[in-house]
Amino acid sequence: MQKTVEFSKGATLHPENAAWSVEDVEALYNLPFMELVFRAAEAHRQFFDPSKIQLSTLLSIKTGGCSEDCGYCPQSTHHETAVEDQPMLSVDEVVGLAKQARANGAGRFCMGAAWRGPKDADLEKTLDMVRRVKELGLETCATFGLLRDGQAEKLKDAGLDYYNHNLDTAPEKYGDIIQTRAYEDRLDTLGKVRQAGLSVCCGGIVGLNETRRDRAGLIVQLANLEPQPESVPINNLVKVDGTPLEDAPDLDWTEFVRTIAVARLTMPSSYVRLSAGRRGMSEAVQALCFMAGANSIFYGDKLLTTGNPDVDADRALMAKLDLQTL
Ligand code: SAM
Ligand code: DTB
Ligand code: SF4
Repeated sequence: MQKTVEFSKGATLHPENAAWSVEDVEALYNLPFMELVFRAAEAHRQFFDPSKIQLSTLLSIKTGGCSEDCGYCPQSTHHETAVEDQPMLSVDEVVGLAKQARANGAGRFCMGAAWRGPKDADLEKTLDMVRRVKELGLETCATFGLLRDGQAEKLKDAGLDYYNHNLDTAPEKYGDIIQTRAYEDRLDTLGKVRQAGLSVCCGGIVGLNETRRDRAGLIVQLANLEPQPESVPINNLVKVDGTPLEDAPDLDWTEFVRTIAVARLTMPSSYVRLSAGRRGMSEAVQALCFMAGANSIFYGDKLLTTGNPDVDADRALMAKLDLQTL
């Protein structure tokens, strides 16, 4: 415990090549709230200008009808939700929406699909989307699920910058949330993504009725990836009617802020994204998340199938907090 708290004074003090343990990360979570936020704010300043945030816009290019059974997700065929299935959008539709995102000030455009993983024929169709979005001068990101050999390389060749693939929760908790795949499957795809030379966007969800130890277990998995993910989305569960987690108890806002701070301290040079769930957060809580080291958001009126603060509200919040777009 003592050793851990010493490390936590600045994540740069963490000995090189030493893996984070769940106990190390729990010790960070257990710091007095103000001390934790202060240390995270300090670590943030070692690697970033804290007045700048990165803006990513999401688009669901293929919605619903997913064969996976993720307990949080409204797009799974295993749950009865109000999401209407939608086949893959055309390349022109995607490019039109990417242009809109660019005009609104987004720097990255993230295309998501409700697949366990892409079939080769589906992947081919997405390559044109990636090429054309990249030509607009936007950074490109895709989240298509599990990848097979060769698929990450094709995405890279088409101009993809980032691949988003979340670990979502602790390995011990995974089986309570998802039965149709294993943690190892996710780690395997993350390896393929790295191998292909893509940047990694990898994070998780809190509010799944998990314990603090589970949250620490997720952070350990993320922080021990080598190299660490360039981008770490921290999602607060958006509870959707019809999903097994529709009635999950709310996570206290302080615990969400602690999670952001712990992500910042353990992954000091990564972008930490305050991701899904912002619609349920006050501006003051969001401001505290930025103080605790969040420096990226999903920007645009919609996430994949659920709502997000509208662009005008986010612009007003950024102006109030003197935050500029990266
Ligand atoms: N099907 C692909 C996959 O699972 O990797 C890509 C899309 S999937 C919707 C991407 C991520 O969205 C999930 O890993 C999860 O972290 C997040 N997500 C899904 N439903 C959510 C919800 N209700 N609240 C918060 N995050 C959610
Ligand atoms: C991530 O970590 N969160 C995003 C994105 N990566 C793909 C998705 C959030 C989805 C929220 C529920 C929905 O809109 O369907
Ligand atoms: Fe499918 Fe992804 Fe939703 Fe899981 S999170 S059900 S893999 S779309």
